[in-house]
Order: sequence, then structure tokens, then C-alpha cells
Amino acid sequence: MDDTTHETLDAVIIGAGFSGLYMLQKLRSLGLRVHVLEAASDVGGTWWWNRYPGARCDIESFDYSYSFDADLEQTWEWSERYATQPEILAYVNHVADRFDLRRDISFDTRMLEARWNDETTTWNLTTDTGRSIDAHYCIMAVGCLSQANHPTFEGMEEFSGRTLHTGEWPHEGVDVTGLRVGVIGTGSSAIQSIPLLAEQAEQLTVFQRTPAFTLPAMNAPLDPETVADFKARYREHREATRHSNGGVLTTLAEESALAVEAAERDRRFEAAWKSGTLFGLLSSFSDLMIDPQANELAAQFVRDQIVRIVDDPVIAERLSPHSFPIGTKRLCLDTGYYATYNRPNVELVDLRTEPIDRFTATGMSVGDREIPLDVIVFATGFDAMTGALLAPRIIGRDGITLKQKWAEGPRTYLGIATSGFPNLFTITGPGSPSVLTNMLVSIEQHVEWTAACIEWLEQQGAASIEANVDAENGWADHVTEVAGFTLYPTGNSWYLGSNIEGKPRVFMPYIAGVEIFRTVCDDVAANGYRGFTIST
Ligand code: NA7
Repeated sequence: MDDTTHETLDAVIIGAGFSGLYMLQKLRSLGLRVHVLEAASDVGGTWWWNRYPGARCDIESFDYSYSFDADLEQTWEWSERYATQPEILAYVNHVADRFDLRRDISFDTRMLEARWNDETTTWNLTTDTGRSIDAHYCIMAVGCLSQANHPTFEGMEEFSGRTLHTGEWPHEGVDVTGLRVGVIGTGSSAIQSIPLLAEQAEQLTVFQRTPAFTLPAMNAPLDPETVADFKARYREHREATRHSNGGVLTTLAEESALAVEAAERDRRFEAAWKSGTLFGLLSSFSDLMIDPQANELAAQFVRDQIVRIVDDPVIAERLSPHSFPIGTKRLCLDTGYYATYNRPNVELVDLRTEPIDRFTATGMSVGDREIPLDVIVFATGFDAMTGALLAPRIIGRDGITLKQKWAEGPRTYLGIATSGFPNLFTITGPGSPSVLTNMLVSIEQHVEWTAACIEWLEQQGAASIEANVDAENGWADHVTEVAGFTLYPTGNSWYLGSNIEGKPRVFMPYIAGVEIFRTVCDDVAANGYRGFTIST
């Protein structure tokens, strides 16, 4: 599209990550005029931005890939159990080429505003490149973890070294050989990058506010027999994951952790630890995410592993989480994280006893000492789930913005629609399972449901679809209620928005899992899109 023209389309998709690309492919196949706006310079979404050393997926490669095309999954070759960021990005590029998607994508184009017009039943979108586009449908495919969290510290502008954010890592890479590096944060991005940064840097100082629980990934190259065997049963496997709880095949054990002998409990925890999976440990008993006492047994098991791996008992204790139930903040998978603290060039600063006072020209002042640094890495995460939806100005009916509507926290119907914002779809939005599951399975479910809905609306000649307030309130209450049956709301996690100052505390993902959610969504569709108002 030409930057100076005003274009009219059937649908605009915001974002060219996994969800936006599949949405494009689906809507194109319906014969709609559709275009994607993408702020980055190429496809990939989160995998385009997050290029820090060690960035890799913690869902297994076979599962963290599209299932919609049987040939695609047969022809693509994954090289490792857990794919690295470059390999996932290569896969996304392969998909974009294979389906010739780029011709309908504008890169380096950020949507600034979307305004609903009730008379024309279209969204008018404007971009930072001066474009104006009218589209009947607007699909937000902006990802759940794409709005970087940039905390501020006193004296930041005085620091003469380099500052980096893991989620906005320079494309040319960063060589920290011989440098003194500080990392703020110990979430997943930090846990993946710290072992590699430690190998290169002269000195690495980790600034930890809350220690995280992490399990060994047991990553390894995939051998040809494993690949051949998997590919032979790929279709059945996909079908099973589509109807699973977490979008991967894990069975929740039936027994309570409190109902078995200690030896049996340890045996199961040990097996889960060695399995190198994200969901294994928490599924090894029925009640780990429900009963605080049961949860504490799993937490203590991981703390025992930390003591076993880390030489210095003081550092081991500093690395051991005590302030939240295991699993209530996102579990991490790592390669050599705890052992990195045995290196002589790595220091762990506990910000709870030595808080960051300020940045200085040459480093950071913490507690009553100054730590000299050449590079400071912010591994401080994201304004999760709502950040990227609220970054542009989205103005619905009656001039109400999405930010105003969600001032007390996001309210959606099925995570995909919100009242007052007709014909706006939010792929894996708050109120859907998304980040608690294998994202690829949840993305495909939401995209397929949305595409089927749009196809139906087109067949009806409908002008708009909008979530009803009652249905939305019912759904939001249900999302909160089911989360309340678990321990999840008791951890100060980004699931709750606790990592962002002033963000309303609402448990955002839907905890009941992929299969239950799919059944609910399909039932809504089968009943004439129950809970939505369709206008003709
Ligand atoms: P996370 O998991 O949100 O981790 C961010 C880390 O940064 C976490 O340890 C935070 O501590 C820390 N943090 C954030 N702000 C500050 C300030 N102001 N001072 C000190 N420390 C701070 O983000 P990631 O990028 O690691 O991972 C995001 C997801 O990506 C991950 O879960 C996977 O799904 C993939 P806190 O715990 O808030 O005390």
C-alpha cells in the first residue's frame, strides 16, 4: 500500500507474530481484503525482538509450531528439543515465505490509533507512517509479552556505559568480552541469558529482587530417529494437544502430594525434575496448585536442588524463593543457571537487603557500596497481556477508549472481544488461557474461532458483532472465580499485573485450560454467537 493513500479494507491485523501471520493466512483464504501492520522490520513478533543470548523457547519445538498444515510440519526440521530464538525466527520466516504472506504486510508501521465509526461500521486506523485505513474488522494480534517494562532509577541518565533491555536486544548482537556487566531481574529472560553472559563477561553482577524457581531444561539436539518417530504420529499428537489442558501432553496426577509417602513423593519430584519440562513438576500431584501445604513440598524439593548445585550455602539461600508458592509466578526452564553462581566472576546482589540507591556515571550504587559496570542489562520483563493492547489509542463507541474502559482491569468476553468495541478481536487477550498454555495451541484456537466468526458474519451480511455487557461481566467473574480456586492469585506475578506499578490487580489468564475453553468457545458459536449482539 502507498503511504499517502487512504485505503479501505475488510480487515486489518495488528502484528506479524505467530498469531497475526496465521490470521492473515486464514482471512485471505476467505477471500477478504486484509492487511497486516507491524511495528518491527520483519515477521516474528516476540521472536523478532527478544534476541538476548540464550533466548529459547521452553515449550518443546515439536509443539511450539503451527499445526494447521500437515506438510509444513513434515518438511520443517527442528534441531534441538527446545529451539533457540534464531531457529524459531527462521521457522517464522519459512512460514511467511511458504504462504507468501509478506505481500500483505507493512513493516516498520506502528498503529497509533483505531477509532470506531458507528455509521460506517468500520475502524479507522492511523499509523506512525501517516497512513489512514478504514477496515470493517480490526484484529489485535499484538502478543501477550511485547510491551517492554522499563523501570526508572535515579541517576540513570548519568550512567556512561551501555544499557540494554532483553526484549529489545540489538540485532547485531552484543559482545561483552572483558566487560563488567550488571543484570537487573531474575525472571525467565535473565535466567536464560545469565549463564551465557557469565561465560563472556569479565565480571557479572546479578541484581535480584525476587528469586525465581527454575528447572533444568535438559535440552539436547534431536536425533533423526526421534524426529522420524514424532513425524510419523504428528497428526494424532496435534489432535491430542488441541484437546489437552495446557496445549502439551501432560497428565495431572490423581493423588494428593500429601497422600503419599515421602519416598514416593521424592521419586516423582525427581522424575519431573529430570524430565526437563515446564509442566511436569506441577502436574506430578493433583493439588500442588491448590493446596499450600502440597505446594510447599514441591517448592522445598526445588530449594533442595539449589542447595545441591550451588557451592556457597549463603548464595544458595539467596537464590531460594520463599515469598510465593511455586508456579504462581511463571516457572522457568534453564541451562546451567544455578551452577553459574559457582563461577568466580559472578556475584548475586539481593536487592531486598542492598537496594539500588541510584545509577552513577560508572555503575550502580547499592546498599552502601558502588559496583562498577560497563553494561547494564534490564531483564525486567513486560507490561504483560494488556500493555500492547493499551499502547495505541483504541476508541470505541461513544468515544470511550479501551484504556478508560479497562481502568479497573481488563474485561473481555472469552478474551477475544469487549463490549463497546464492535468488530474488534483480541487474539489470546486477557480472559483466555494464553500464557498459561502452549501459546501456539491457544493462538491457533483463537485465530480459527475468529476466522469462523468473521466468515459467519460475512455470510449473514452482518454489519457488526459486539460482546454484550452481561456476557462479558459473567465471563470476567468466571475467570476470577476459577483462578480463586487455585494458589495463582497469591503470587505477585505479571499474570496479576503486579510487576507494573499502578496496574490494577486482576488475574488475567483463564486458568481452566485449552480444552475447556475450546468447548465454551465452540458452544458460543454453535448457539448463534451467544452473548454477542449481531447488527445487520
Ligand atoms: P519477568 O518474568 O517479568 O521477570 C522480570 C524480572 O525483573 C523479575 O525478576 C523482576 O523482579 C525484575 N524486576 C522488574 N522490575 C524491577 C525493578 N524495578 N527492580 C528490580 N528488579 C526488577 O520477565 P522476563 O522477561 O524474564 O520473562 C517474561 C516471560 O517471557 C517469561 O515468563 C516467559 O513467559 C517468557 P520481581 O519478580 O518483579 O520482583
